[in-house]
Formats: sequence, structure tokens, C-alpha cells
Amino acid sequence: MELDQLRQQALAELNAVEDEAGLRSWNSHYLGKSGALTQALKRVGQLPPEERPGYGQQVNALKEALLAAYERKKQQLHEQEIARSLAAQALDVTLPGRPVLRGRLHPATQVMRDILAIFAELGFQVYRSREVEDDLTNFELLNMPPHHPARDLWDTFHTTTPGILLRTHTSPGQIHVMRQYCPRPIRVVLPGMCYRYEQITARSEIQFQQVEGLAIGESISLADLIGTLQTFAQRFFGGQRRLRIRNSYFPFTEPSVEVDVDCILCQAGSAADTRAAEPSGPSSPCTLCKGTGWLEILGAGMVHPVVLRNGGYDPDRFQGFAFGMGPQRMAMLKYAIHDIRLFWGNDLRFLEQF
Ligand code: FA5
Repeated sequence: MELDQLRQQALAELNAVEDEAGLRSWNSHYLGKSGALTQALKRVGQLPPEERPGYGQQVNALKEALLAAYERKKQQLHEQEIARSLAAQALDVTLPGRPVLRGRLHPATQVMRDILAIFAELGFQVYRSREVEDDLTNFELLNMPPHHPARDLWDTFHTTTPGILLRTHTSPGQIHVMRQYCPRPIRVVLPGMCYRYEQITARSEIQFQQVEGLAIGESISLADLIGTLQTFAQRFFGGQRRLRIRNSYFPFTEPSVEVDVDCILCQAGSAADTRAAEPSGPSSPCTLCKGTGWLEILGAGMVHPVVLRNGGYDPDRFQGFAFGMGPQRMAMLKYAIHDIRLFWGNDLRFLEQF
């Protein structure tokens, strides 16, 4: 009778339990070491011997029943807790996801890839050459011995190691590639960064890219150079821009030329008599062409016999043409960019336009 009461009371209390703390307290009250069931078992010693086994069995059966009820309640509370937390932090699967910001290629990289793709179609392979050069390769082997006045054309960043400098142009790559492939014919482009210690303006940076071109063979002429450059310009500018080829001077080519493209910003180069186009004075608004209507994009020429010999080729048997173009200047002329400093300024308003 006493055990029946205990069962009813325990189950009623368990039923009223609402949380885990209540469940723990119920457990220690009924099933714990000094709980009600342990106390009930201890009373077995006070009973007459013949009643003890029956009483003991009843206490054990009650213990098992309460344990089972306890486990059920525990599971029930656990499920309630999960349902409550799900309701509190409802997950709306219909909400649109957070947009992932996608990067893009830097305009300088895009233009560089466009240039290399066109030269690949013309049969030119890419050759990578070092940015930290020695004086010998950057100047001397290109027919500019020490104290040669032409060295002044390239204001140079020297390192603290004597004779080691940041290359001022990609032309020293000509020597590397010639010495590697001599005496085979060559048709390569050499892209990369160049450095010059000069004043930064809207059209000149201290750090800029160049793409050098070099073709060496046994029957190469100036006509091949002009044809290659015209074909390239036609493909790069899509026929939108005009070319002007002028004679020039470089110590490592003979004869030498420079190529200009008509200015996209002011279009002054498209005037009827382009040869007469002169700087239009300090009032000119065009930062790109300084009012001349033209912007120089590259230097070129037939490889000088001294350079051919320094590269290992016999100048009596081989000829070659070379050019060095400025991709930043070309991008300015293609996309109407008014200031070269935008390329390395890291301004997203500029970069996101490409
Ligand atoms: C040279 O650097 C020669 N090595 C080019 C060459 C190669 C001639 C092979 C003959 C044979 P130049 O200094 O003119 O030449 O530069 C070539 C091109 O690089 C320029 O037409 C221009 O497009 C670009 N460039 C030169 N200086 C800068 C600068 N400071 N900022 C941006 N682009 C520049």
C-alpha cells in the first residue's frame, strides 16, 4: 500500500516536471542514493522474514517503472527543447542568399592577355625574362657601353649591389632569349614590368609594363616589322585608331622607328593635315597627347649587328626585328583613359569599369 502511494506520488510529480532542472531534482528525490526508493528498500529489514522477498521484488519493480518513466520524460523534454529553439530561431529557406562578390582581372592583365593572344595568332611564343637585371645586359650588350650618352634615355633605379638594377625596358630579354636559342630562328614576345626613375605624369609612370617582340631569321626585313605592327594594331584597336610610323634612334636597332596612335580623347590627330599637327599650347586640355593628336606606343627597328653578335648570331647570315610597346599607353588609347596613374592607384571606381 505504501509502495502504491509512492508510485502515484512519484509519477504525478514527474508529470508536473517542466524542465531539466526539475527533472534532475525529481531524479535525486526518488532514485538518488538517499532517495525515496532507497529508503523503501532499507525498510525490508524491519519486515518479517517471509514477507521480505515479495517486498523486495515490489520495490525493484517500482524502481524499474520509475526509471522507465524518467527516461521517457527526459526524451520528451529534449524534444520540446528542440522544438522551442527551432521556433525561436526560425530558418527562412526562402530568403535569398548573401551575394558573393566576384573578383575580376585587373585591366592591365586583361590588356596584356589581349596583346599576347594576338601575337600568339601571329606565331609568337611568350618568353619570361627577369625584372632585376645587370648593367651588362640592360645596357652594354644592347650596344650601350658605360658612359654612352644614350643611357640617359633611361633614368635608372640602381640597387645597392654595384651593377645590379631594375630593368628600364624589356629589351635585355632579347639577349637572354638569343643566347638560349642561338642559332635557331626566333619569334617571341617578352611581357613584363619595367622601372624608370622619371617624373610621373598623366602618360608616364615609374613602373609600367612593356611587351618586347623579337623575330630572328635569315630573310627578315623592315617590311616584316611594319607588316607585323600594322596587323597587330588592326586587331588590337579594331581598325578604330590610326598609326603613324616615324624614324627614330635606339642604340640597339638600325634603322629605328617609333609608332604613334592618334589620340582617342581629343582626336586632334585625325585633323586633315596630321603631319602639321603641333602642340596646341598650354591651353590644350588633352593630358594624353599634350595636344599633338598622337601618343607614342612603341619603339622598334632592325636588330643592330652588334646586338645580334652579342646574342650569338652571325649578322652576315641572320637579321631580325625587335619592338618594345607600352600596354598601359595602348589601353589608354583603346578605352579613353585620361591618366596612366589610374592603373596602379587601386581605385575601385576605375577598376570596376573593366
Ligand atoms: C624602349 O624602351 C625600347 N626598349 C623599345 C625598343 C625595343 C626599341 C626594341 C627598339 C627595339 P621607349 O623608352 O620609347 O623604348 O619605351 C617604349 C614604350 O614603352 C613607349 O612607347 C611607351 O609606350 C612605353 N613607356 C615608356 N616609358 C613609359 C613610362 N614612363 N610610363 C608608361 N609607359 C612608358
